Amino acid sequence: MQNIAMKIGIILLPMWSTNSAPLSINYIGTSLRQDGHNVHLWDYNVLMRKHYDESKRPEESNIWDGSYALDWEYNEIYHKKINPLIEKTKKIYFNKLLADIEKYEIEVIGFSIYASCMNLTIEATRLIRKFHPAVKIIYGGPTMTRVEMEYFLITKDVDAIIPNEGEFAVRELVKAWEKGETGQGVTGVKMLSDNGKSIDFKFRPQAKMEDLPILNFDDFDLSLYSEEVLPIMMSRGCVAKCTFCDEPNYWGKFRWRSPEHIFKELEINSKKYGITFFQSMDSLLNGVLRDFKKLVDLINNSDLNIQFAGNVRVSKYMDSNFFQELKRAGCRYLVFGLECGSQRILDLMKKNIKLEWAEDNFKASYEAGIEVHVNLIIGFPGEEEEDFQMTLAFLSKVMKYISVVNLGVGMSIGHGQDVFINPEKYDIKLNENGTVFYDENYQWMSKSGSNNHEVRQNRIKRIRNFLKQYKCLVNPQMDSEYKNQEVTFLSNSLQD
Ligand code: B12
Ligand code: SF4
Repeated sequence: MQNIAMKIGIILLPMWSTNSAPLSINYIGTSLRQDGHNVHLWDYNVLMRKHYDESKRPEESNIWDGSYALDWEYNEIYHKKINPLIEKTKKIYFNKLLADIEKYEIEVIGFSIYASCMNLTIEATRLIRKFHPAVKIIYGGPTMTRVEMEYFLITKDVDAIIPNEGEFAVRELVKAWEKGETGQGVTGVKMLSDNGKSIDFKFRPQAKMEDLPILNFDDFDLSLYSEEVLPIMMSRGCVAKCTFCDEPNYWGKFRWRSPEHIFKELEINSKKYGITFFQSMDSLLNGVLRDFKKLVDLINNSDLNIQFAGNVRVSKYMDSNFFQELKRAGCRYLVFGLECGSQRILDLMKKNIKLEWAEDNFKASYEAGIEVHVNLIIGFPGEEEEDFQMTLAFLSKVMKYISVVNLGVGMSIGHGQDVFINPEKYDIKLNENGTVFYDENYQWMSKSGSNNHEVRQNRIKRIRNFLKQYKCLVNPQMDSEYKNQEVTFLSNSLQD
């Protein structure tokens, strides 16, 4: 039987970063186009942000900042705090979405969902179900590994959930729908069973990196994003298993794209869009240093003139020579997962790094002319005041090399992390059934209560004050952006 191309919309709703075009909907849409489907990619996140920014009053919050992510995620806070602010914008764009579905005769719609997009996505889903009941709805994105999401299959709000990387699962699912089949049994796809009583799911092996498409950005109005940067994904997964991180669980075993494949994408897109700065969307660039070095050599032996930045692990194998080579290849900054300055806590986190290596890496990077950015996690289970003091002491030693500190909003405990899956192994207060105890503000605490939301926020405040003496940027930038609202912000919204 001849396959008939389907008309598909892939959409990202708020809230997500608008610094660059999203890779998620781009990968999914580009993959579907390989089968000849008529795909529309809709970044409603950036459109809605633009509308919100243009119509907001000066005293209204910058709610697209990452520090508001939990306000968007938690249902109650979303309805109380975010919804009233975006109501006008939402109305306009939900109407546009319904109209676009009709205009383009959309048959399948796929939502890309980070936790902070969940509330708005559910509202949009229900509207689509009401006004366009024949449209098939797929949910994908990092939040979809959560078992609770199966609720939306049971209520029939959603036809399919794709819990991990989506490119090949979605192609196979749509192929089945195209042929008039149910899609039941496609690996990597969760669906309600034929009898409607259970959820069917078969694990799908990881995609081969070389089978992924080379992306372009023709579907995106690049002038809407806040930075002149193109995103690129060079690898998937991680070689480590830090106990606070869900990325190894999500992406699985570390896989690196071939240097030639990456080079081609860098070359084509830098020429095509005149944008020469690339932000890597990888969990880390140096999972397999040998492969990363191959790419660096390839760039250095070519006349490709680009710059790039991305996340790395502290590593004893990166010497000053390597950082010099990286700089020559165009590396502008590296984001190191330092997390804290207490070796005891780093060991509890299973970071498998030493503070001496961190100091050596920062120095070598700085001396090579590559900006050092560091991520910190304040208040990991087991962190005592003494550990916090060690973090301050370690930072005092290395601040001369550091340009940016990503302070975060304090340790959070959630899906996919070892601290969430096996909380009994850590200093975490538990419910009687052994799960993590959260207070009425969704905050976790240690068994004795000595590590709680207030303590973590207090440490964040102190570290922020401590960092004021250094010429570095501290994210989130509360001092300038939230000057007028600091009290409300700290008490209600700065969730872990
Ligand atoms: C780069 C990055 C950022 C950049 C974003 C840049 C940008 N313009 O997008 C920055 C640094 C700004 C950022 C910020 C934040 N981030 Co971030 N970030 C990442 C990172 C490292 C890569 C994201 C990415 O683009 N990946 C590449 C794409 C292709 O992957 P993907 O989006 O997951 O899509 C794949 C699948 O999920 C699936 N899929 C996705 N959508 C769909 C849709 C359909 C229909 C289907 C079928 C499949 C599907 O298929 C895709 C391809 O395989 C991830 C971790 C990681 N390694 O993935 C964290 C991650 C996405 N970030 C996360 C978080 C929490 C945040 C912040 C809230 C942190 C904070 N409090 O500040 C903010 C929120 C954004 C904001 N307002 O600032 C979480 C999200 C957790 C969750 N369940 O939602 C992640 C997973 C990290 C983590 N382990 O906690 N982030
Ligand atoms: S924190 Fe970084 S190094 Fe650790 S598991 Fe996550 S991605 Fe890997």
